[in-house]
Amino acid sequence: MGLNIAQKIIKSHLIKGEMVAGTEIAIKIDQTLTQDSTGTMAYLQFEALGIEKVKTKRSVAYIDHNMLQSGPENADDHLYIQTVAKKHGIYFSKPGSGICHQVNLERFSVPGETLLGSDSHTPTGGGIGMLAIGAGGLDVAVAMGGGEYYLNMPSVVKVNLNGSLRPFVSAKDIILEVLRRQTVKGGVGKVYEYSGEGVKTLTVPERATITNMGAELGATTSVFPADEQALRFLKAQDRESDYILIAPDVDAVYEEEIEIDLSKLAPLAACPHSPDSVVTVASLAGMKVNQVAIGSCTNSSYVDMMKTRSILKGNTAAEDVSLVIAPGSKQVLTMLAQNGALADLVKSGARILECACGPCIGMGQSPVNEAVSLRTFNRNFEGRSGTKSAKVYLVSPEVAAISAIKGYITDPTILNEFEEIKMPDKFFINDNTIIAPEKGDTKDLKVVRGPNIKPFPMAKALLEVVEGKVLTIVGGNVTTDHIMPSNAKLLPYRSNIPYLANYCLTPCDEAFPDKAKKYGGGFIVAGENYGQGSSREHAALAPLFLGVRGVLAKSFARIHKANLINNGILPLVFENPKDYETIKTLDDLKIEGAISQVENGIVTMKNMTSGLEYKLLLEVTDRQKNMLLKGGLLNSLKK
Ligand code: MIC
Ligand code: SF4
Repeated sequence: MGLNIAQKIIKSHLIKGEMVAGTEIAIKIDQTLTQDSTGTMAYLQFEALGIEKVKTKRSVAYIDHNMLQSGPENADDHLYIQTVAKKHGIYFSKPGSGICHQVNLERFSVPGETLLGSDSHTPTGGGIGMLAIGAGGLDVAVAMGGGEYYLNMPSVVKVNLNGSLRPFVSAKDIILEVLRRQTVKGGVGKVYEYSGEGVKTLTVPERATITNMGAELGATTSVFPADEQALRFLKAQDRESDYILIAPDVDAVYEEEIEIDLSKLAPLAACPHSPDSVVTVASLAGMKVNQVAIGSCTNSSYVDMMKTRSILKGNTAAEDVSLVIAPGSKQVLTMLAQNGALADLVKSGARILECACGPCIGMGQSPVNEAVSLRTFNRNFEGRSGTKSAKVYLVSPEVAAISAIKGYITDPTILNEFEEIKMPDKFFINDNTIIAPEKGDTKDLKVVRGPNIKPFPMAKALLEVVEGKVLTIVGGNVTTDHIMPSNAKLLPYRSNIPYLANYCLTPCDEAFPDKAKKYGGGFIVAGENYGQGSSREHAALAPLFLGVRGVLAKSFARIHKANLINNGILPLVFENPKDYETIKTLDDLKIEGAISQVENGIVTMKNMTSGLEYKLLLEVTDRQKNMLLKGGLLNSLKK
């Protein structure tokens, strides 16, 4: 039986387990990446492992998220990351080099290799045929130390692309169509593998838009073949020697298949507040727009910026529209400056932001109250923009640009003149802001730690009796942005869990941190897909700090579930989802004989207040049970 691409890369990196979908496997990691908002914690954890030099082929530390320096905290964390990187053999991408996923694709992506990143959009690398996976910082720390990465063998979905895109319809519309069909929880446990004639028509940066936003499906990752287009991209990046052909066997087998006719796609938009609330742009046409933001790791490539410029050139953003543009990398920005496109963007009234995540993570540019904000980003969760009442629509650069000029949502296919933008044959290459690691003995190099770095909490071994109150009950699809909000005011405290914990789950329940402190911790009760979205381990570390012992949910998102286990918090799934309805806030819950129950994988929990009993499934592997018994990954490694 032939293998698909995902299976081929997994097979060549397989360390433990068998390639049977749903069972645990361990793979070797070739490359890692971190960014600054998860990196500080990941490197503190790496230091706790006591390993001198990273054991990967390449590890890169990016600075791209915590870029506003309105106090010394972020700059202190950047310096910590820079010095810890130097000491341990890690490349350091200085602030200003660009967004981790964009820069990694440009300068370090290698088809057929594995990449583990402490950011959920690491699958961007799938655009060139890498197996690129997002994970919590601790898993990335272990991979840097040479440890294998554990995951459930995914089932593989073949996404057959036929035909080619019409003018003004773009890669963003392809992934929005996949999201419309598959939903934000449809991809859990799956890899989306793209194939078909339509694939050939898409350049690597376009493919990367699709694999990037595949994260919103909850998928393990997404992957494209490494073909002529991959070779073209690598040649243009002066890295032809990194090319290898990656293609599925002709008789490759897939667990699921979906078909998309590219020629039938229309410009699409994801409506507030979920990336899968997808409708046609035509159906929203005429809605007044207050803000347009173009950029983010999804849509900030050179071609995206040139498409934007082609529409904005000679025009001015509408009077009531705030237009902001953030090119994805120094490479992109330099090229726009060199060819004059930057002048056209500036002339149109755009506010040019530095090459960073910026508004995507609420690092500035929060829109006015009640705003309609059109963004080329990948997430539109409520409040993520920094303005709770804002309504964020996710769209392509083409839709964003034309709507910025008109002042209302506009379908770009009404435009008559279409300028075809081609990927250049040569990108501008200058890696002078990516510092290569120090060679030789670095034992005496000093790591600089700012006063904002506080020790991270460690879980304790499981007790025989696990009890506590229900601290809060939340609904379905709760995101890690709800569990551990991120914005310009909170991001500077990513290395200070005691401070961050005061904001834990507050978008859902203002009183949560106070209740957790008052009752000495307890349990969280949740609906489906709890913890969707980011990889931030802080969404497990803050609850751990507050004494949360378990989360009872209808189902969990992949990365968050792994982060809970890594930090010794029980992820319990209702055997009967109706039990969710019977629980009330502040009910007293109790698990007796917890150790043997965890070993068995089925937990009986008593509701001491109502007298009811719940059966909860612990859908974890033996390795994960061991972590839960010992009090998390670091404790289990120590022993
Ligand atoms: C995001 O897009 O939510 C982030 C910010 O990039 C996160 C990482 C973080 O919380 O630092 C992610 O996607 O993993
Ligand atoms: Fe940065 Fe936004 Fe991409 Fe996250 S999704 S890495 S915040 S640009």
